[in-house]
Amino acid sequence: MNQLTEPSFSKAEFGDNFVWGVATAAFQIEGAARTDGRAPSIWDTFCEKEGAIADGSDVLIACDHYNRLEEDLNHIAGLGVNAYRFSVSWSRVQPRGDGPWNEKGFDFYDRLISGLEQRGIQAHLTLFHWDLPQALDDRGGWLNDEAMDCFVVYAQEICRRFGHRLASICTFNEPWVISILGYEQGVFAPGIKDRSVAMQVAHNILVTHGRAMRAIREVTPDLSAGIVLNMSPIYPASDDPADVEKAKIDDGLIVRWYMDAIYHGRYPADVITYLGADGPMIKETDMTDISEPVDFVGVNYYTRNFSSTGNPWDVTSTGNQVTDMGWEVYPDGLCELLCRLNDDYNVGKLMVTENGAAFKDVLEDGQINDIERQSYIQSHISATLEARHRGVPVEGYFVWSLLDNFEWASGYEKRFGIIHVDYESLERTPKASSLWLTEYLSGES
Ligand code: IFM
Repeated sequence: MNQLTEPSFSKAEFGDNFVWGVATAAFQIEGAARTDGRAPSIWDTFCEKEGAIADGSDVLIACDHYNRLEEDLNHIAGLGVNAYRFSVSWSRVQPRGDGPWNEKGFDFYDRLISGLEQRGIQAHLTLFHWDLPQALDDRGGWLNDEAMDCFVVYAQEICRRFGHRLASICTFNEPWVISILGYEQGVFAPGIKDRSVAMQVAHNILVTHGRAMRAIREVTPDLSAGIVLNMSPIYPASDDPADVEKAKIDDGLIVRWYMDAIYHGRYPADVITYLGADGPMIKETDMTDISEPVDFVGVNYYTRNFSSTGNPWDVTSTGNQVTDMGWEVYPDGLCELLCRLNDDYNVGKLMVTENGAAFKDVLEDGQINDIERQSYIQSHISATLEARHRGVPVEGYFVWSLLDNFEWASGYEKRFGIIHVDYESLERTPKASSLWLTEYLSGES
């Protein structure tokens, strides 16, 4: 991989049709957790578990986006972006995950989409950003065929109501995180620690994704539909053959597991061998379901990873900057990943659906000079442009995130927003990174 020697991020070079957006997720910003008929999700339950969330917080209020919708829409418009990526809280629109719909929940998303339309901003909707209705999990969650069927019904209902007003729809956000962090490592909801369960969940989610794709097409054949994956280039921490082998398997688990299944209709043989008895049970039609063609793959990129069979990789050893999440800043990895996906899978269309960084912000005289976040975003826009120059069909870039928000098991301690949120007053303050983005998108930067 060549280094990006002359970083350039000229907006004009992206062309007029490029999608520029900011992204959020329902659970992380909406709050109003018990308002207007919303029922708990597995993440509401997880927040109640002693020690699960670093600062012991919950999302009863979060950023109060539910009640501050107009203000937040004005912030989005003020940035000059042409797109907004958000997710629907399933238990807000269908409290039990099956059965009756909650009209008040749908009203909220109707107002959100109308607000975007009035401001000339595309709506990119994610159906599932981790908040499975608790009632479905009580009946076995992703291990139960029932939840899989319910998701397909939910996907169709969203399309029936909103499909014609959307620029794109995504089935699942980051199935690797859902399955591995939630069911193998147990650090995310629902907090299970069992690799065989995790791999069955990973499989069932992909099957559900494929079936939902088909259902979406039935209702809204013209709507651009796909899936969003978190991916990173993985390198061996040393030349030791054991590290080299581990890096290959880790790559298999995070990239090839999903991409091979979706694009080639099979799981990588080396990973299946590695998993042995922990591998999923695969029914006859599953791989056909999973490989239902997608219109795009969304790439959520934050950093690269190193695999080691010995001591964990020391993230400071490269001398590169490290974010408040402990993630190395490595923009070249984004270009490398996008090129690799294009080479190996001949993807029709890619979008960078999340990219951004948590840093400790200092509010001084009412201003946040988050120069590190700004340069992180600039360098990754530059990497995206480089991928386009190399012929990769990457057609969108979304900053994660519009607002500081609930960063899952880290609670409110990590700030990813380009707009600061004071969690006491709920006041929003645009950070320097957002002011730069506005200038950049206006073409004056
Ligand atoms: O905040 C998360 C988001 O919900 C999913 N992708 C990664 C982000 C940062 O950790």
